[in-house]
Amino acid sequence: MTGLVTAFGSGAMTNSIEDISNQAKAYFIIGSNTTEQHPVIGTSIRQAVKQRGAKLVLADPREIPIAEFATIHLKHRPGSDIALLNAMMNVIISEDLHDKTFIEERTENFDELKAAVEKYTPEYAEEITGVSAEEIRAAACLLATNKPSSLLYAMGITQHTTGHQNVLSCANFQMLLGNMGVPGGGVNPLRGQNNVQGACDLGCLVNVYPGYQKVEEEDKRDKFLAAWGKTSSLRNGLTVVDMLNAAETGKVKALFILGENPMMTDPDINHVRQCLKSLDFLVVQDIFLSETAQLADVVLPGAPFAEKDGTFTNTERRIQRVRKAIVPPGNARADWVIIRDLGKRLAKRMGLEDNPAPYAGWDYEHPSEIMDEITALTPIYGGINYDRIDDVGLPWPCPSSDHPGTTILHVGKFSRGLGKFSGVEWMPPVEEPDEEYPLVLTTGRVLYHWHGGDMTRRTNLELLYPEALVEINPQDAGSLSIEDGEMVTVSSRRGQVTAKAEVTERPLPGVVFMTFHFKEAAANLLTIAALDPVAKIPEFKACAVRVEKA
Ligand SMILES: Nc1nc2c(c(=O)[nH]1)N[C@H]1C(S)=C(S)[C@@H](COP(=O)(O)OP(=O)(O)OC[C@H]3O[C@@H](n4cnc5c(=O)[nH]c(N)nc54)[C@H](O)[C@@H]3O)O[C@H]1N2
Ligand SMILES: Nc1nc2c(c(=O)[nH]1)N[C@H]1C(S)=C(S)[C@@H](COP(=O)(O)OP(=O)(O)OC[C@H]3O[C@@H](n4cnc5c(=O)[nH]c(N)nc54)[C@H](O)[C@@H]3O)O[C@H]1N2
Ligand SMILES: [Mo]
Repeated sequence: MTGLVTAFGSGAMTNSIEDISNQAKAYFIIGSNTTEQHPVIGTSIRQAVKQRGAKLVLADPREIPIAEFATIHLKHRPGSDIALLNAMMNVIISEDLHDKTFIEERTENFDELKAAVEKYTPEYAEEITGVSAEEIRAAACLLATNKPSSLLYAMGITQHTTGHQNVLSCANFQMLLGNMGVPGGGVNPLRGQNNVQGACDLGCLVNVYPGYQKVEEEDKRDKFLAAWGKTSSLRNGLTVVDMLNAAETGKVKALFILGENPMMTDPDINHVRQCLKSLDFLVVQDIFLSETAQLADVVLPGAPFAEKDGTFTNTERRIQRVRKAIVPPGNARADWVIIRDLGKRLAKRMGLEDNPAPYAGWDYEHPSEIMDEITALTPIYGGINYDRIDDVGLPWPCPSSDHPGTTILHVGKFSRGLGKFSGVEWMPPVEEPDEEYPLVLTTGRVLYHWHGGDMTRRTNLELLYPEALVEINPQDAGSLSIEDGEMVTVSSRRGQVTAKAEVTERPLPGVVFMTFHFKEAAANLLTIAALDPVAKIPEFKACAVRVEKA
C-alpha cells in the first residue's frame, strides 16, 4: 500500500528529519495532519516557523492544528490536489520562477509537464479547488522565493483513486523548483506505522523481494531461489483489497493475517466480513482478539514491541534496534518466533530441510541472524549489522560495512538517472456527492487514538477522546437543523453509522470528517473500496454520504 515509487525511483522520505527541521526556508505540507499524526516532526516545523521565521504553506481541507502556524492555508476541496498543484506550477512557470539549471541538468520531459499545466490557470483551478486564484498565486510565489523548501505529504495525498498521480504531481513540483538532493528540500512521505518503512523495504509488497528487487526480473528471482531453495513464481501477488475480493470468489481459500485488523481498517467493512467468511481457513496473528481475530479459525498470540528484540526502520529510512523490556505473558511469542516455527514445519513438508540453499532451513536463534541474511541479500541494507546499530541506527542506502548510511537521497543524481516530469491530469474522486448523498465524507485520525482503536481504546486515552464524532460545518448543520452534540446518522451506499455531531468550522462546508477509531460507529462501514489502479490504495479520503438527525 505504501510503496509508491516516484518520478525519481523511490517511495521513501528523500531527506532526514534533521535537515528538514533545521535547513528548510519553507515548508509545503499537503495532506498531512502533522501535529496530531507525526508529533515529533510537527513540533520541529512549529519551532522552525516560530524561532527562525520559516514559511509554511498548508494545503488541507480541514482547519487542522498546524494551520495556526501557516503563512498561507489553502483550504481546498478533498480530491482536488492535482488541480491545485498544476495551477501552482502554472504560476511558477509563467512568472519564470522555475529552476532552469536544475531542470536542464537533472531532469527530462519538462515539455510534457509544461503542456499539461498550461490549462490549469489559477482561475480554472479556483473552480475545482474552491481556493481563490489570488491565494494560489501567493502560495506558489512564496514557495518559489523561499528555497530550499521541503514538501511533506501523508495520507491526504495517497488515499485517493488518483493517489499515484498525486505523488507524481508532488515530485513535479519539487523538481520544478530544484528542491531535490539538497538539505532542507525533498519530497517527504511521512510514514505512518513504526515499521511500515521496514516492512516495505523487506518485501511486504506484492511485486518485490527485499530491497525493492523486482519479482519479475529473472536474475533477482534466481538470486532468491539460490538463497532460499524455493520462491514464488515469476508473478506479482495480490494486494490486500484484491485478496479479499479473490476470497469472495473462491480464488483465495486461506488467509494468514498478521498485525492487521481489516474488519476495522479496510474500506467497506460489510463487504470485508462477507469476504472473510467465504474463506475455508483464516489464521490471525495479533496481540489482542481484534474484530478480525474474532472471525479466525486459529488465533496465534503475538508479542508487541516491548516484548521482543529486533529492528524497526523509521520514517527517515533509519534502521534502529528495539529491545525486549518485558517477558511476553502466557503463550504469546515474538512474531518472528512464530513465523520461524511455521517456516520450519513448512520447509520439512516441502522437502527443503536438506536443501543446500543457505537459508532454506529457517534456523534462526536470534533476530540478528535474520539481519545477517537480509544484509547478504539486500544491497540497500548491505552494511547493516546489530553491532553497527547498537547505539544509533543507520539510514539506508547503506551498501557496505564501512558506509555511513545516506541521509539525503538523490544528491547529484536520481536513482533512475534523470528525474522524470510527467504531465498529470486532475480527475474527481470516484463517488461524487449527488442529491441522495450530498456531502463528501473524508476520514482520518485524531491525536488520541490509533487506527481501529484495538490498542489505544484499552488505555486512559479513552478518557480524553471517548467517542466517535462527526465533524460538520455550521452551514451544513444549520440547513439540516443539527445541533452540536446531537446524535446523527451518517449513511452511504454501503452502510450506516450513528454518532455524535460536532458542529465546527474545522471541515469545509459540504465536507464531513470522521475517524475510523471507533467500532460503535465504524467509518469504514461507509467508505468505498475504490482503488488507485497503480498503487492499489483505497480512496479513504472521499466518498458521498448523507447526514440526518438520528
Ligand atoms: N495519533 C495517531 N498518529 C498516527 C496514526 C494514528 O492512528 N494515530 N496513524 C499513523 C499512520 S499508519 C499514518 S498512515 C499516519 C497518517 O497521517 P496523516 O495522513 O497526517 O493523517 P490523516 O488523518 O489520515 O489525514 C491527513 C490529512 O489529510 C487531510 N485530507 C483529507 N482529504 C484530503 C485531500 O483530498 N487532499 C489533501 N491535501 N488533504 C486531505 C485531512 O484533513 C488530514 O489533515 O499517521 C500515523 N500517526
Ligand atoms: N477510513 C479510513 N481507513 C483507513 C485509513 C484512513 O485514513 N481512513 N488509513 C489506513 C492506513 S494508512 C493504515 S496504516 C491502516 C491501519 O490498519 P491496521 O494495520 O489494520 O490497524 P492497526 O490498528 O494499526 O493494527 C492492526 C492490528 O495489529 C495488532 N498489533 C499491534 N502490534 C502488534 C505486534 O507486534 N504483533 C502482532 N502480531 N500484532 C500487532 C493490533 O492489535 C491490531 O489488531 O488503516 C487504513 N484504514
Ligand atoms: Mo498508515
